[in-house]
Amino acid sequence: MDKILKIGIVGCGAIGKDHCRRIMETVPGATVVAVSDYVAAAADETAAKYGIRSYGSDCKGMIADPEVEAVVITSIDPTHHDYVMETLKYEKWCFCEKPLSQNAKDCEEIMARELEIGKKLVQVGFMRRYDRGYAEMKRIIDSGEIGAPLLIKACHRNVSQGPGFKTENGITNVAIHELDICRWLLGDEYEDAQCVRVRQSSNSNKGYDNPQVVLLRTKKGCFIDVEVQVADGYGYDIQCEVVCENGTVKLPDPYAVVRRSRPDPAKDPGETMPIMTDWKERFIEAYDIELINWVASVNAGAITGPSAWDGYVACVAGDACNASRGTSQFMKVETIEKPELYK
Ligand code: ISE
Repeated sequence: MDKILKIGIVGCGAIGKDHCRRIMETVPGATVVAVSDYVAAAADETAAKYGIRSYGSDCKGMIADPEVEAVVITSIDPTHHDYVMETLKYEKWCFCEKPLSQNAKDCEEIMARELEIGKKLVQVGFMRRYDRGYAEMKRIIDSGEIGAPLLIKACHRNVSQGPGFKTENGITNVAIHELDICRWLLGDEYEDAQCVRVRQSSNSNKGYDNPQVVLLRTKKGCFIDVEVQVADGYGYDIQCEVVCENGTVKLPDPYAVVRRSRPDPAKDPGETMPIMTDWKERFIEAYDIELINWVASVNAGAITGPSAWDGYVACVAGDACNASRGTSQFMKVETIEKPELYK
């Protein structure tokens, strides 16, 4: 009989509930047997929906449950490191939503534990690598059909952020996606990084910088600029264009119907296209492919997706971005020597 991976989920917020739904309804070879959340009622509600066990707010108790073979961590970012380390205490498989942690030091501790175990058990939720648009961009770049990559121009625009959001989270929570996907697209590593403060939007009246611009230079000489808007006032808009020697590749906008009608200066421009507002919808297929691949690889005995090393490198670059803010200087992106386990 085919293996059915028994999963416990820590965190029943927006993405945690979404992953629970997709594991129960879309992902073959796995099921969720237990959930937990620091708000016990959130866990109880999700458990009741699927008739599975709720550990309430006892997240560590759920991780320890012998029936739980793999842990999906979808709790708030500051808790990721601790729940990953708790999962690794039992040498269980771990899917941790990005970021792996909010700083590189925490990630080094996670890698040290994996090295002690001698196995990659942690996959980080950089789901854009599983998006068809990004995957096709990478295929074309890797083919050499349009020459070597030179520049990346990217935008990461959110409609709004939740309470407690801080300027540095624009990097650790938001731009962390670009910090991963750009090095993946280019097959390159970062030399240095700078976070530039630009004219602030009136939408950033909640105590954090908005927008921010991240500049990155790579070891092969590529230059990357990322516009980070965490409260753009209109929609969830992700743009990415890679400029190569003999052409460009650009991320397609999500499928949307263009409506045309008689223009009416008073109320109707004649052509409209809806803009998404929910980030979980924009990459819904990528999340499905990501978890399908993760479960299949775990059931086969070895993860194939972004590892703790990838989570670490993104955090090192993120630390450099946050350290550079206000200095007008590029900060070096310096990692430890890449352990054999991650090569
Ligand atoms: C969220 O956690 C995500 O991962 C989304 O992809 C990102 O756009 C959003 O800013 C994050 O808060």
